[in-house]
Amino acid sequence: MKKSIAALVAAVALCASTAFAVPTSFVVPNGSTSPFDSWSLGAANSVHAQWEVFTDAYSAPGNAPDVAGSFPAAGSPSGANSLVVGNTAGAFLTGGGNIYSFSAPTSFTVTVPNYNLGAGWNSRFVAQIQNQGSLLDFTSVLLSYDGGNQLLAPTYSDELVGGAIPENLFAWDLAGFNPSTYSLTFKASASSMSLDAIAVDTFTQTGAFTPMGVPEPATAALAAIGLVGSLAVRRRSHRS
Ligand SMILES: [Ca+2]
Ligand SMILES: [Ca+2]
Repeated sequence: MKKSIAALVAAVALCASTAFAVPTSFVVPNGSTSPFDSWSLGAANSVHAQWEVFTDAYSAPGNAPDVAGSFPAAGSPSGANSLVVGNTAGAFLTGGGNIYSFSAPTSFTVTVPNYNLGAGWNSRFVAQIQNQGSLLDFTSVLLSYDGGNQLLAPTYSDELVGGAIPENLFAWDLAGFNPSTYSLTFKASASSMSLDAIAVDTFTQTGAFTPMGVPEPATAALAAIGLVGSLAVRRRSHRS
């Protein structure tokens, strides 16, 4: 009984603390910063969608993007919206519109309609996730496409912000293919994770992408003389 009261107090405290958190370090496609060096927000053959306040904690109908600036404006090339769907019965919305459960690790599916250009197109998919409480299960962050069960681990990941409200970026490169629909899945490492915000960006082109996680030449030169060594350690540590 004491334990459940303590859990409830912790849950109430977490709910209160989540009310006004917004992402501080999500990267917007800008045509220069990896993994967005090939496109900017609103470019042809790109999709951008972001969620900060959820309205449906479990199953259908799910959550359409609530942050202004989705591209294409209809939400996807087909006009169907990208959707975040909670898969955990008993999960609920906090006062600030986060999805939370103190009884189970929550899991989520994000569907993102795409351009269906097929073979000959290289595609990049980027997801940025902000959460509170328990950590994400990093090994659970997987990408499938076209209704298949590929379950691809990220090509690249980066901790954008650590601490109590971490923000993490995950990215995938699909060589020589552009699907009609992506499906991103992820789950919490334990109960009491609060899902705070998600951004998804996709782009496809016939040309090759710059490999992710490769320092710019100027940065590499500085790293060679030790000035940004600590930054390099921070960027590598996420995959261990
Ligand atoms: Ca529902
Ligand atoms: Ca939120």
